[in-house]
Amino acid sequence: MTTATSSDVDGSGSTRTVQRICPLCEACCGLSLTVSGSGTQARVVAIRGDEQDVFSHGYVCPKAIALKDLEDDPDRLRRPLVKREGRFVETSWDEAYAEIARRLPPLLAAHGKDALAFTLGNPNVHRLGLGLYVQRLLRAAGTRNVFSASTLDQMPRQVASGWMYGHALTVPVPDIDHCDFLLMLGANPMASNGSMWTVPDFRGRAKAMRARGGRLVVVDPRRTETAAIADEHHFIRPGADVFLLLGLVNAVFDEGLVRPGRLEAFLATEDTGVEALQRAVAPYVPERMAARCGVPAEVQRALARQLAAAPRGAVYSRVGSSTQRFGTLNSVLIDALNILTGHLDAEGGAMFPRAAAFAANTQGKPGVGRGLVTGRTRSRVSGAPEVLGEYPTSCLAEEIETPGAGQVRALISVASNPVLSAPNGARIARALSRLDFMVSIDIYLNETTQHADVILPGLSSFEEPHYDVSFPQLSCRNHARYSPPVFAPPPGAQAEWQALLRIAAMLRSEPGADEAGFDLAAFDERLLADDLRRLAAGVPEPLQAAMLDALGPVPGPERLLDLALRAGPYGDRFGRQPGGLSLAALKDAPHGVDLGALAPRLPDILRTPSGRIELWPAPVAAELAAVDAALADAPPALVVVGRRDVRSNNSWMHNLPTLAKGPERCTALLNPDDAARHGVRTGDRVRLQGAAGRTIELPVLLSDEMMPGVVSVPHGWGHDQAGARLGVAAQRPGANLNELLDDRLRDPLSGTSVLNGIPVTLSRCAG
Ligand SMILES: Nc1nc2c(c(=O)[nH]1)N[C@H]1C(S)=C(S)[C@@H](COP(=O)(O)OP(=O)(O)OC[C@H]3O[C@@H](n4cnc5c(=O)[nH]c(N)nc54)[C@H](O)[C@@H]3O)O[C@H]1N2
Ligand SMILES: Nc1nc2c(c(=O)[nH]1)N[C@H]1C(S)=C(S)[C@@H](COP(=O)(O)OP(=O)(O)OC[C@H]3O[C@@H](n4cnc5c(=O)[nH]c(N)nc54)[C@H](O)[C@@H]3O)O[C@H]1N2
Ligand code: SF4
Ligand SMILES: [Mo]
Repeated sequence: MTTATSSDVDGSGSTRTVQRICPLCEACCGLSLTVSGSGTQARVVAIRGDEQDVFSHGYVCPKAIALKDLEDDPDRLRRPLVKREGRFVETSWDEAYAEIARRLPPLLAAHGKDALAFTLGNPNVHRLGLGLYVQRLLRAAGTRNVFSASTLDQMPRQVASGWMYGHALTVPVPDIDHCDFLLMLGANPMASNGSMWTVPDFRGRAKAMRARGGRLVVVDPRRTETAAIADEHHFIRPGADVFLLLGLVNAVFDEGLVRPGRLEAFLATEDTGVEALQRAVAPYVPERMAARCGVPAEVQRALARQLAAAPRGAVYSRVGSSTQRFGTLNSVLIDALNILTGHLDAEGGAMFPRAAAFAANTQGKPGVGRGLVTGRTRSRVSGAPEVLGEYPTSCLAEEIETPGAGQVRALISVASNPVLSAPNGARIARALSRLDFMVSIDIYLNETTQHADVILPGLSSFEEPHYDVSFPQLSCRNHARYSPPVFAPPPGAQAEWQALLRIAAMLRSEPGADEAGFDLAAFDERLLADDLRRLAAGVPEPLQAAMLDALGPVPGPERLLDLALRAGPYGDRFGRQPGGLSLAALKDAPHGVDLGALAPRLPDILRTPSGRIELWPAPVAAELAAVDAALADAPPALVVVGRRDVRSNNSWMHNLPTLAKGPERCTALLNPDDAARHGVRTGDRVRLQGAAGRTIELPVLLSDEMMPGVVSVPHGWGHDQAGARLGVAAQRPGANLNELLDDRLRDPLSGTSVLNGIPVTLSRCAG
């Protein structure tokens, strides 16, 4: 174990300071931990922002402090649990693995690979070992039935990127540090700290932008914390972003504002180019869109003009615009606005980061590529197309419930809680309880994992090395940062990568994989050698052997990281690029390595079949018929939208005392006019009724920050389920927003659930 920096705070040698990237959200802030004691006595006594961090410069939010609570949480699992006669008992790792070996491979031998499903949750992108090794397990399993939080979140953005630029993680992000005009839809980075856009200290960066004379405009059915620091805020009818965006693109053409500049050379022509887009959007004049989206035509036209006139500007959208019926179309239209006004890939605009490791758009040959193909297979029951190797999470329950060949009978949940995170979680819970076998790789016994037969808990984040695989690919400035473990893991504990790899070995029928003495290190070494052969195809054999040698003998994710860094765009190329990046170089830079401001990357990042930007992909163009149909829909009287709070994190941090204290956070926000109409007052409990008559009850707060006709409720609550072990969260369980939502509604192009703009009725609870 390497320690980043050690300094005696009190001079007695008993306290040291360690740098660490926060693993909780996409801002990826650099932390500075004060650690006292050593060995098994070592403890984190203080957590602050690392002011010398090259990227986050000391910024942190209140959740970082709660990492201490997480470390100490008595409910956090430290040892495997195995269900025996309906009750969980703590076991050794060997016993837990033996249970999996005894039950899972025979089940799949009898029913086939697709009888196993996976659910993958958000922390997979926040833990190095999970993210890298879950890929190894998925490959070994070979099942089509993979479901993840992506189809409750950003899949539309990824599909748009795949079709337009050739890879799903080639995502443009606002270059906020040089931007003069930022139009933001369906995002609230003041609470979420940013998403698909790693931007620690959004507030500070937005403030600096405005101090330079820049303008921030927010479009949201709620006047959010972000709207509160913006220059302009406009309400929008939930689910109606597509109408606004079509109006904006129409206005850009109509008012002669099209100036792609140097982008012109990279744009596809004919069916997927500028003229095709112009023809397609011609009917959607702002004056026609205004009533449906709630944004007046003159505001739409003014926004189009401001964007076009800004020397450096960008349009950005997130969860609110993504989790809609037209999520993928919305993402394409956002990029179209940036492209038509010349702001894509330009300083201060929407730019493509250049990550030091793992980025597909820094690998292979630029230009013509395979691009993104979806629908290579279809889900068994609903026939939903595969997208990036997944089916929609909203198809999970039916795949378990519906008998027949290919029925899902076993499930591995990896850091995921679909019972609270997905629409109609009660149905998912019922389905999980009918499985023949379920394993959870998770740190809590919660609403989802209570249905498992075996729960395998990994190490605490402080006991593992960290490097963000995804977020440098989405960062507002290029950088590379590595965190060494703070503590050694307790004897006998297993890291998540070990558990995932062990199950992979069982599914591949590796000799001895079902026995206690299995040589995991040798298996890891073999897979690494395979990776290397793929990556270094064409490199002479002895050189490959030398590379493998250079990566060292220690198994686990750090070697994969070293390989990715050294072979990456800033890498030392195993000595051919002296001074280049390697894991060792990052270990020598505890506050990280700054790799500079975002710089233009076109045409290098393109991997589409045409070798150009597909501005108007055919499947998206075909959506306009459905848009026309939706245009005629009468908006419901009351709809529900989601909300995030800075002291919460999806469904799983409500058990931490530091965050749980204070005012009740699972509340419904309602416009006073709607409240008057329903006869409710602040503090009343209300009943919301949604799809299929399902209801939830929660306290209401009146606020004119809500658009009339819209009620806002946070997701991830509802911790009152009997089988969970969440002592603190159960005291104030809140209600589960997802009970109100309709699991049949999704964006067909990406499989993403509609999570916003669902009709509800509201009534005051008696008493
Ligand atoms: N209505 C509505 N629903 C939503 C959303 C919304 O805006 N509105 N947002 C959606 C979004 S964006 C997302 S990403 C999903 C999230 O959906 P999920 O990923 O299912 O939800 P999380 O609450 O992040 O659950 C994480 C799980 O990982 C476990 N966990 C935490 N840390 C670790 C760890 O270090 N290792 C392991 N192995 N497990 C760990 C937790 O105990 C929990 O079981 O929710 C979606 N659901
Ligand atoms: N504190 C905290 N931080 C988090 C999380 C958390 O749960 N808590 N979750 C993390 C995760 S997994 C993610 S994906 C990110 C998400 O990060 P963001 O995308 O910033 O998520 P939200 O804060 O939910 O903001 C979504 C906004 O969309 C608005 N909205 C709802 N419906 C519509 C609509 O139809 N149109 C428009 N234009 N707006 C709409 C909502 O009012 C809300 O303000 O946050 C991450 N960070
Ligand atoms: S914003 Fe908060 S939770 Fe997110 S990375 Fe920074 S400190 Fe951690
Ligand atoms: Mo998310």
